[in-house]
This record gives sequence, C-alpha cells and structure tokens, in this order.
Amino acid sequence: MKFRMLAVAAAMLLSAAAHASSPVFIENFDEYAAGGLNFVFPANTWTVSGGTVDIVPEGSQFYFLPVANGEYVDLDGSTNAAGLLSRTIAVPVAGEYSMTFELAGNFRNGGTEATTVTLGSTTATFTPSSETSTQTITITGYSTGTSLYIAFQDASHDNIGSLLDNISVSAVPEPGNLALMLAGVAALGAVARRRRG
Ligand SMILES: [Ca+2]
Ligand SMILES: [Ca+2]
Ligand SMILES: [Ca+2]
Repeated sequence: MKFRMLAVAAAMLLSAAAHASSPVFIENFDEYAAGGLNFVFPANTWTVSGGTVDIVPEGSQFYFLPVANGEYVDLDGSTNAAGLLSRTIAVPVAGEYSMTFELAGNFRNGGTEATTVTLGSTTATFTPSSETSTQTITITGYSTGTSLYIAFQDASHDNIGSLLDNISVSAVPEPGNLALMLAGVAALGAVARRRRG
C-alpha cells in the first residue's frame, strides 16, 4: 500500500516535470487560410508595422514547402517594404523561454534573405539561402515578468521573403527545480526498494 502511494507521488512529480516544458504558445497561421497579400491580422493577435507580410499557402509557387503545413507567412509582403511581425504573449512566470519555429528561404530566385528574430531579451539573425526548404530553428530568451515579446523581420524589401511557420514557445525548466524533482523521484525509488527488500 505504501509502495503504491510512493509510486503515485513519483508519477505526479514526473508529470510536473514534463508539464514544465509543454508549450505556452503555438502558432501555425492556418486559421488565416482566407488570408492573402499584405495581410491584416485580427485585433489582439499579430501586429505588422513599418511594412507588410503575406499569408501564403503551400503548393503552387510554394511547391517546395512540406505538404500539410497549411498556411505560411511570407515575411516580405507585397509593398516593397518587409513589415515587422510581432506580438506579446502572456507567460505563467518570469524566466527563460525557448521558441522553436520553421523558416524557409524564398525559393523564388529572390536571393539570400536575412531574417531577424526576437524572443524577449534575445535577438538573432538567420540567413536562409533562397533554396533552403523549411529548417527548424530554436532560440532562447528571458521574459519581462509575465509577458514575452516575439518578433520577426526580413531585411530585404523586394516582396520575396523568408517563409515562417509552426512557432512554439515553452518554458525552459530551471535546472535547480528539475534537479530537485529528479532527486525527489530517486529518493522515493530508493525508499520503495528498501521497503520491498
Ligand atoms: Ca501553417
Ligand atoms: Ca511577398
Ligand atoms: Ca528577398
């Protein structure tokens, strides 16, 4: 009976550890399927400033994109001015977060793109060549309190931009907390073994 309770406690601790890394935000842009060129996002979602971005579907001239990924964002819209695509998301606690996203080159003879990405305290620039199909990129950054700023900006202004999809943001588990949880599980296991032995 004691052992069963210990096993349940251990399972709860492991579940808490796993939960710490589940996404706090995801975006695949598929809900904007009726989008198009120079897309204007609904209120309280993404903001585009200083230019434009397009919502584009896989297929057609975007034949090189993985099927079933639905809609993408072309970070260089159709006004010869690539817009800053940004939003602020709510996060449960202040701390370090990681953001994973897919980025493809323009694949339309537009030359190499430079795409600058911001996550909270971190800004990094990626330069997929024109012929780069979707690559998965991860960056980490710190939130300011319980809000976290996300942004994407292409440097080129020729209407042919990097293609963005499948954004996912997760908390980075504090090493201290994770170590404590694992130590707790190990201790419970040791107690359980001793009782059985
Ligand atoms: Ca998509
Ligand atoms: Ca475009
Ligand atoms: Ca370009």
